[in-house]
Amino acid sequence: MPSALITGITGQDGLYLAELLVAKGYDVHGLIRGQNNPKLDLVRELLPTVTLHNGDLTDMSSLIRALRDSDPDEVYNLGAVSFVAYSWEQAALTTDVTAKGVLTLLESLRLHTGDDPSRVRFYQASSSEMFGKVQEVPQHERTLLWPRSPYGVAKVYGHYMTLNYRESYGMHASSGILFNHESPRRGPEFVTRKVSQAVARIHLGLQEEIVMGNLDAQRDWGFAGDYVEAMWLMLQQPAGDDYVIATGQTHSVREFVQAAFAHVGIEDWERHVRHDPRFMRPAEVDQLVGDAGKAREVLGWKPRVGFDELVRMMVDADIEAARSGW
Ligand code: NDP
Ligand code: GDR
Repeated sequence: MPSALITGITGQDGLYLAELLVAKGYDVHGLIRGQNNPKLDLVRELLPTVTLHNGDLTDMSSLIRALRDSDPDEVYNLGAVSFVAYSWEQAALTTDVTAKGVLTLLESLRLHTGDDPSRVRFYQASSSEMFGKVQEVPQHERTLLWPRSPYGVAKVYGHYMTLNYRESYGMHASSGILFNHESPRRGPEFVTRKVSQAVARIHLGLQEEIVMGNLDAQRDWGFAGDYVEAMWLMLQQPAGDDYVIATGQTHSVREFVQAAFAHVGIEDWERHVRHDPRFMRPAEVDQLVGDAGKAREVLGWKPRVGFDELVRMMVDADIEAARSGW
């Protein structure tokens, strides 16, 4: 039975990936941090067979212990301070976790694997935020990186460290450059979930308006359930590599808001949306759209869920949640 260790198992992707690996017959292990982590109950409820290990990406001995105790064939590094807006407020913490945490995990893995560095396959959660300031459209694996936030800079560091450990030590290490992917499990601080929750509550008469930042930003939004399959596929290849994972379609935040309101029959959506500069960022990533041609050819991966279905899925799930008294 193959085994896998997932950091960030309490996050959106961690839950989907763990479910996928359990369904494939893996012995799944997850790194859990913090005392009284409120997300632990959900992990235990959804994934009763998963073994949990206490640890933190900033604490090397906890990582070495988790690797020793889980003895994985595959390691998926999904743990990060992942909210871009927050990364300006806690830039040093973001760097410690999202950048240096990757190095700490790679070094722990190198110690763990000893003479046989490719024995454990490694996945790094790289991000389209690394592209930052638009250089070319669509963005692909060789597009110049020009990050526009402490988060984006931290991800560039983790990305190149992963590539360097692959080239320096022969590790089977892959970076998935994933574009935005969403789901009903998306954290409520991210724009799609913020909108789907608010639209559900407005539809049910529980709320009047939603307060938003920049509606002009464009993102390539896919479904998280599709994207974790790409992570797994990368680690099934003969060697590590970098892959863009995206739908190839881009939509503005305004279009997402409009589509979410339209789904509940509200056409005059602007009546419910108020702008607040508080939600604007010191620097914005204006347009992301990915070219996943390499993933399609090498991994045989393609997204199943499109934009309209994603919007409907998220709004419907939040209507259901609001009705059942969330
Ligand atoms: P989430 O924000 O939902 O989850 C982040 C996870 O990281 C949580 O489980 C969190 O644990 C964990 N974490 C935070 N700090 C630490 C730490 N110091 N040590 C160990 N774990 C920690 O993110 P997603 O699931 O959306 O994303 C997964 C990964 O993919 C992240 O690295 C993200 O940056 C990256 N990514 C995401 C994209 C997306 O669109 N979703 C696109 C591209 C990349 P806790 O419960 O303890 O807070
Ligand atoms: P992003 O996701 O920064 O792309 O990072 P987010 O959903 O936070 O923002 C997307 C765009 O929406 C604009 N926006 C708002 N965003 C939020 N959160 N709240 C608002 O009220 C709001 N109004 C407008 C933002 O300015 C931005 O342009 C996500 C994260 O999952 C990262 O971890 C991941 O690496 C990237 O996606 C790819």
